[in-house]
Amino acid sequence: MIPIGERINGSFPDMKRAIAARDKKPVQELALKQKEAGAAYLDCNVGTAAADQEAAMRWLVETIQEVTDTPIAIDSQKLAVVRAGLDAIDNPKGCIVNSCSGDEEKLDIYMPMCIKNNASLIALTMTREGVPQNVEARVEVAATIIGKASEHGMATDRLFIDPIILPVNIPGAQAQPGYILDALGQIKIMTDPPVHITCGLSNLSQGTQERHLINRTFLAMAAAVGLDSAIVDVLDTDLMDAWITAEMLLNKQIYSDSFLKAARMNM
Ligand code: THG
Repeated sequence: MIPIGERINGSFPDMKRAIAARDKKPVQELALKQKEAGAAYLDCNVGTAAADQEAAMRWLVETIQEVTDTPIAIDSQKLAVVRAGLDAIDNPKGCIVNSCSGDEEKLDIYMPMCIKNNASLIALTMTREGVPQNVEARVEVAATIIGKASEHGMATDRLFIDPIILPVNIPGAQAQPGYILDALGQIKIMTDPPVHITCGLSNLSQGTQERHLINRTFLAMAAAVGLDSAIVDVLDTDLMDAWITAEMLLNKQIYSDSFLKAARMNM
């Protein structure tokens, strides 16, 4: 499992404040807390906290790297902001570029950039036409992404596909989580070895009453059909325990009475 810690994101009030004031301490504390809780990567999103998003991204990356070598996922829809983040990355383990749409001309820019910078890529199953609302269209965009990876010589283990999860409480959207599970199963067998599959899990429960329960239930369901990464609140212990348990039940970890402890020691 590849947990990506979601908390360093300007959409959270504490991070918005810290980024705006260039206050390092809250950012560095959250970086270390998330690392401790098992984050394999730290997502880094300046949100709307700064007028100059490129400078803010550079500052965030540098601030995190001062205290930890946990690699960063540079989270921005804007190419210039991603480039600013990449410029600041100083980590032999590389980083993740999060994210790129499934439009061919975007992939033609992002994939060579990632290869050159020792970065993995999260590619979204969405195009300029928007987020597909059915299984077939999601699988089709995933096939485009995988075809482009092969064309550019990007190894499948450097590629994360994100089926885009939207809040389950949007009117008419309740069938989407099920469609995503169907699509994941198909995307997972497109290549051998398979690509990574990730998602922004907390999107699913935005605006609902039972956020934690909805998040961890879907995570366990998605893990069963091939999701092996997610951008999550790694500080949610029940969520992480459910994920570890799902992986144990999928025989990815040997059972022992102390399987939770054993998994946490390896994180
Ligand atoms: N795919 C990819 N990257 C992503 C997303 C995705 N990055 C951003 C986002 N989606 C994943 N990260 C978050 C971070 C926070 C929340 C949801 C997703 C969240 N925030 C609270 C809210 O809006 O209710 C903030 C308020 C608070 O709790 O204080 O839910 O899908 N590739």
